[in-house]
Amino acid sequence: MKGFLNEILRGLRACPKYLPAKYFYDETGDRLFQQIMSSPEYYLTRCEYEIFSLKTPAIADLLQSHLPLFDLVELGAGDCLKSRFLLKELVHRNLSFTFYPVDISANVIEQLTQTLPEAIPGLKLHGLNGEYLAMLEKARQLSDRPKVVLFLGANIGNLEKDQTGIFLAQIRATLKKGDLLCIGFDLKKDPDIILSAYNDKAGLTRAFNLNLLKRINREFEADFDLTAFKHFPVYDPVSGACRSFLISLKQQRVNMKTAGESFCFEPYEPVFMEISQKYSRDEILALALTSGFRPLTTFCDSKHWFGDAIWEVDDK
Ligand code: AVJ
Repeated sequence: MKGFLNEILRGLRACPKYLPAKYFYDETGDRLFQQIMSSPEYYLTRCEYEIFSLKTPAIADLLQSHLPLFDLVELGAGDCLKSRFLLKELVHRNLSFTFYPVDISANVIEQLTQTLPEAIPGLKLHGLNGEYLAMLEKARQLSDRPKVVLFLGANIGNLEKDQTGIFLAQIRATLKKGDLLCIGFDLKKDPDIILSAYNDKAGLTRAFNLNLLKRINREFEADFDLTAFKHFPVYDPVSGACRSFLISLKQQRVNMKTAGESFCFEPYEPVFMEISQKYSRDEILALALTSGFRPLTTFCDSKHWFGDAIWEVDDK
C-alpha cells in the first residue's frame, strides 16, 4: 500500500509523467482485463490459448524429459485459463507437484484458491499474493524441488527493453541450473493488428487505463476528472513498443488529499501508462542468451502471432 502511493507520487511528479501499469489490477481492473481478453481485437489470449489447448502434451513431454520431479510456479497467474491445460495434463500423468500461482491481485489468488482445486481434482495449490521476484523467492523457501516457472500472457511485454534482461537475470538468480522457464512473447506482426488490440471498439482498454485514475481517486482521495483524459495508444514497428498514454485534454490541476499534494497538467500533456513490447524471434533468442538461459524450443500458434518459449537455466 505504501509502495503503491510512493510509486504513484513518483510517476506524477516526474517529467514526463507516468503511472505504473501493475496497479491497473484492482477488482474493476481485473474484470476489465478479463473482458479485454475476450474482446475480438485482443488476439494475444486466443493465440496463447490455442498453443496450450493443442500443444500441452508436447509441452508436458518436454518438461518431463528435462525434469523428473518439479514444482510449477506461475507468475501473474490471472485466471489460469491457459495453464490449466498443463495442470490438468500433469495431474493426469500422476505427477506429484505443487502449483504456486503468483499474482499482484489478492482477489485473483483468492479466486484461484477457491476454484482451481475443485476444477482439477488432485491439484495441490499454494497461492502467493505479491510481486513476482519476492514470491518466487518464497516458493523456493517452501519447496526445494526443481522449478518450472510459467510467465505467460506476454506479461514480460510490460517491461521496457532495457529492464527486461535485468528482470530475467533476476528470475534466473532465484533458480537453479536445470530449472525451466516457459515465457510468452507477443510477436511482431501487422502494426494495425497490434494497435487495434490496444484500442478496441468497445472502449475496454480505454476504461482499463482510466480505471487507474479512478482507483487513485478512491484510494488516495484524489479528484481526477476521467472525462478530461483521452486514451491514446501508439505502436513503433521498429522497436516493437506499443505504448498507451492518457492525454490531458485541458489545463488542469488534480488534488490528492492523502498526499497533501496537487499535480498540474498542461493541455495535451501525456501520462505514459503502459508498454506492451512485441518481439521478433531473433530478439527472443538473444534475450535468453544474455540473461543466462539456454533456449530449448518455442511453441507458436498457427498464425505465428504469439510464442511460448521454453528456456533452461544455464551454467553461470
Ligand atoms: C497483461 C501485460 C500482457 O500488455 O497486452 C491489455 C495488458 N493492456 N490491454 C498487454 C493489457 C491493455 C497486457 N498484459
